Amino acid sequence: MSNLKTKLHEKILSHRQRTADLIKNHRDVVIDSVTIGQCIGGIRDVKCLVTDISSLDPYEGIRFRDKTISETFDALPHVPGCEYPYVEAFWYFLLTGEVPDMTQTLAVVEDFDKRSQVPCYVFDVLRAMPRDTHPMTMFSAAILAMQRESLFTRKYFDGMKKTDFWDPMYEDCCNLLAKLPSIAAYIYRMKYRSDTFIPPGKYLDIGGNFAHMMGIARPYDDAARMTFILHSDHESGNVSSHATHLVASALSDAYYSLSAGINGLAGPIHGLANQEVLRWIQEAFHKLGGQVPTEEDLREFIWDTLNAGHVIPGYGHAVLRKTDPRYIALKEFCEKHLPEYDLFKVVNMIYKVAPSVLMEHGRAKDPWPNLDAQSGVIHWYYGITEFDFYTVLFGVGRAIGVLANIIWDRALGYPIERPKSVTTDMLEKWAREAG
Ligand code: AMX
Repeated sequence: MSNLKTKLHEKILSHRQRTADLIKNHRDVVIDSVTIGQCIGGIRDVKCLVTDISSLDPYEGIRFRDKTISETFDALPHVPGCEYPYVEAFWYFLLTGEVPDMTQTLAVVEDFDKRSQVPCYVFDVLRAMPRDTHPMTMFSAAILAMQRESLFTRKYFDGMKKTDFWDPMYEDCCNLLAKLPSIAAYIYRMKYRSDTFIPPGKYLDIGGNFAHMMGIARPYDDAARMTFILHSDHESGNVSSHATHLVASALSDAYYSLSAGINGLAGPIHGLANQEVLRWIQEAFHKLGGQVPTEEDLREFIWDTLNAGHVIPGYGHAVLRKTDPRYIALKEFCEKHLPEYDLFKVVNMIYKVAPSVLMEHGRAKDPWPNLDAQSGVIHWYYGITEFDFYTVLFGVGRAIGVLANIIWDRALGYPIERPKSVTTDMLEKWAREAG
């Protein structure tokens, strides 16, 4: 067993006691009640999911295992000579809640290296798809195509005990995660770089290897590490995390579950918003005959978008009620690496103008930017101008969080998810009874 797996097993054994105690001794403790508005309105704020991997406060933003973004970046071992930590160290941290030392981190890097080879048939599947297929469709199909590799499914039908479920789930999740950067880079180079695949490098971490396979020089490796970590987890209620968890709750394996989560991420008001931000900015440039917009131009363009009944991509959030700290972390990278870049200046100008317009418009509860408003400009700067690829980058990152979560779902034996629906007649009856 690898050091990470041994550590995880210890954690699982002690955590199971806590969950069992809550179910046995405190199952009837009331923690919330549901309103008709929540029932119809997307189950906002209803506390009915458990995760210890990240938590989200509307004003503070995300914490990974109780650490803020900067605490996480500072605590984890860094790739020598680089500004951002190993993604592999972050995976260890998300799974166990413990910060690994360099030896433990390098053991995960080596383990992932061994698991990283993508089966040839995955490339055949991708190549059989029409080249103008959206990269998210390709990414999801590649993940699903590998389902035949699932150890969990094989062991389940061999009659494995429930308390052992986490083990092959861990194996599947590590096998899957180790392959995702190669699959993403393959899709990119096949679609947009004349089908010139760059094989993985030797002894590289996930971020370094991804930059290498994309054919983009340093510091894009650091941009990749930062991107994957920042996009990993945002507690469990968002569409991609929830979809992955929901499908996994039927004891579907990691391949089925992650593919479902990626399909959710591909929605334009969830992960696809990062491509929409760049599309929308390009539209603004186009409308102004290619000129960099002024604040007044932008204000008018934002109003035009709202008046046409469309959303301002990259702004608003279902939980957050202030600027997303992931946006700030990405902005800090831009301030260091591309401070004079025109597109970055436009993104900053949108930040100056859009919140006041959204407040005046009066619909969005959160007029502030989320991470999608800031992520695309970084990839554009390093030469990835094909913005329909951006959500795949989000997807590689999101996989880290959701896969860590479904290993724990299995470890704690969470049941199949099955909320109760009601009819409109019932809601109307309860509304009448309430006066
Ligand atoms: N532009 C215009 N209108 C917006 C808006 C925006 N950026 N954000 C919210 N609104 C509107 C909603 O569409 C809704 O309109 P309605 O009353 O006509 O139905 C109203 O404001 C109230 O919405 P809300 O309660 O503030 O937000 P929500 O929880 O329903 O939705 C979100 C949250 C993110 C889907 C929404 O803010 C949005 O569509 N933003 C733009 C797309 C985006 O950036 N998505 C990425 C979010 C982060 C992520 O998942 N990657």
